[in-house]
Amino acid sequence: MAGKAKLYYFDGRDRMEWVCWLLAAAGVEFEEVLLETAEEVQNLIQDGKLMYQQVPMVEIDGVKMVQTRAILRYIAAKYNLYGKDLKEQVLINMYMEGMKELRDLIMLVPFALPEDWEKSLSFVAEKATQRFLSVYEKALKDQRKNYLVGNQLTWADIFLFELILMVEECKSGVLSAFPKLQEFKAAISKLPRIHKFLQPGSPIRKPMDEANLEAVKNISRFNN
Ligand SMILES: N[C@@H](CCC(=O)N[C@@H](CS)C(=O)NCC(=O)O)C(=O)O
Repeated sequence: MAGKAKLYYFDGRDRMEWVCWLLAAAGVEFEEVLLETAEEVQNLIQDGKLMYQQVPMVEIDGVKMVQTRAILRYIAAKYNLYGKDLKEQVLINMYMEGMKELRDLIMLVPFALPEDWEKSLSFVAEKATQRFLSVYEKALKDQRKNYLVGNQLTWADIFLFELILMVEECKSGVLSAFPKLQEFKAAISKLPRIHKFLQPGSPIRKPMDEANLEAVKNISRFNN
């Protein structure tokens, strides 16, 4: 038995959040090691555990994995969430890369000056509706079931679901022009593992606040 997956990151919503969602969807138990100081990161680096001196790092199946999307692909492939063939996989990756672009914009909002937050949130909502959500709406229309690719659950569905929650935090009602996405959201939230993960007490994190930003600064080499 390889035991629980062990996740090393800081206590804030960012890259590791994706890993948590995917492990939850796959039904894999995990524990988190929340790094608070540059010294803790330095110790991991000195022990040779961080290939690029960066986190996230995940210990799973006896391997220390870094680079978020490499980790995600491993988990998706292992738990049959990666598509049935190369054509499904490239489509999943195309959706995923788009989702990452939008998610990166959302993650930048807390780093803006507080007086610019409203403007940043509106910018995200506009980009989301005009460029990204319409793509996923159309993809869902072309499928028989409430999944993006191949009429079965893949990692793209998990991240679309998370992305919808995040975009709605930026602007409520953002799904009003997207009926398939509304249906999708309702269907995914009822999947037993996702339903469980959405319950209070789960590791799902809120948008980054000042305390999280401080934690990021503390563990970053650039601030030593
Ligand atoms: N491409 C990497 C980027 C990882 C990354 O930038 N991690 C940040 C924390 S979110 C970090 O460790 N920064 C410290 C550093 O780069 O020295 C991934 O996707 O995992």
